[in-house]
Amino acid sequence: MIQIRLPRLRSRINALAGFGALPGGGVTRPAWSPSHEQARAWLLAELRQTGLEAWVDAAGNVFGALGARACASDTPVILTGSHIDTVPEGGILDGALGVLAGLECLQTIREAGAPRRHPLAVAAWTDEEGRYGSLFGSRAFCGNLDVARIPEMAAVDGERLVEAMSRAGFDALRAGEAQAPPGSVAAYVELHIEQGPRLEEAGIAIGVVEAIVGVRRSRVVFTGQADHAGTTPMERRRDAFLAAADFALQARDLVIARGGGRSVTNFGVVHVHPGASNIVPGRAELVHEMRDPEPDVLDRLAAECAALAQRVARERRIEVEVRPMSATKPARCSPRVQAAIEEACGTLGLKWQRLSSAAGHDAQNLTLITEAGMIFIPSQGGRSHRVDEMSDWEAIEHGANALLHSLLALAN
Ligand code: HGY
Ligand code: MN
Ligand code: MN
Repeated sequence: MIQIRLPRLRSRINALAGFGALPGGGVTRPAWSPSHEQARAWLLAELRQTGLEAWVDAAGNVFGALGARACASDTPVILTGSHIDTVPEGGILDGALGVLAGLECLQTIREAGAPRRHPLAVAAWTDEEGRYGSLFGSRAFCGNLDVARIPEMAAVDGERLVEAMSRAGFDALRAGEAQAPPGSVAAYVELHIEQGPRLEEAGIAIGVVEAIVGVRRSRVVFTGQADHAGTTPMERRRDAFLAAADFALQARDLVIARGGGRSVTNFGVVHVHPGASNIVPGRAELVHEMRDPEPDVLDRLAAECAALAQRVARERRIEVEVRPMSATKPARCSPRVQAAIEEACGTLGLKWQRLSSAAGHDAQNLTLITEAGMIFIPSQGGRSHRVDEMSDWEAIEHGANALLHSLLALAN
């Protein structure tokens, strides 16, 4: 039975981990950054040395293909992939696993001369982590990128997408040209770490993803009054940070109490202005993120949290503005792709279970244009989005072989 070569996959994972590597382990490799562009060049060289056709589209997505020079309607590809950008101080597998296991599968299929009725391709989608706008590359490819918003898209530190892409040699305003021709993707399956504890705790090798969560992000800006931190009487202060902190704690409780049972929320970005210890904060800005598998639950929670922000502001004689940033739609995965993954697990003798993804993924965009699904492998201790994110190499081998046999099943 055809199998991937773990040593080759392992050496590529360790090589990619070198771009943006941190001294204590882990990696910071944001989209369009110098380390990301070096990683892109390395990946293109690896794809070409493997004998694949390789190209980069207008949104910066990297492709490697067996039997195709582009995605075209008359030769629909079986597509796999993930992303090579990372969160700050992230792990070496989030995204990288799916891209490099995809490359390993195409190389194994090419070397074995395995029969297939479709061309195969692997993609590295741009800015999956959304430094400038979530799932950017796969949104452009799947035709749901709002190109009118590109000029205003920026990271939370203010760096504009247009500038970041220009430094990397891309014209952001042309990203819409990356849209795939209709019918050019016959199916999509992505290998990814679970980034949570369920598979490891259940002792199950493979997760067959049936649904992917929607993620909603908003800026919440509280404006009070900067004042002297010593001389201003406490009862006269209009402290923007205290209003933000009060809102954050109450919003957390609201999402747990009023959500759908699987709703989660987070405040991962906090800016206080002017930001000196002897000034009462005049302005405090939060990025408020909420996730749920049901779109209408997310919409309701967003409305209730906006009302809560207004209430807290009023009680504290503060102004507040809630500015929506991004909202990805929850997605259901293709039953046909799930069946192909389960059949591959049967062939390989791997235990599997269906589960939903509480992380967002490019696959949720691919569900808009093709039959799409995902394969998860266990994360050690459920750890992810931290430098000690890791999976056992045996789990990585199982996941890559499950991907290989899923791709072969879908290609025939
Ligand atoms: O944030 C997420 O859900 C994914 O890891 N980008
Ligand atoms: Mn990821
Ligand atoms: Mn991630």
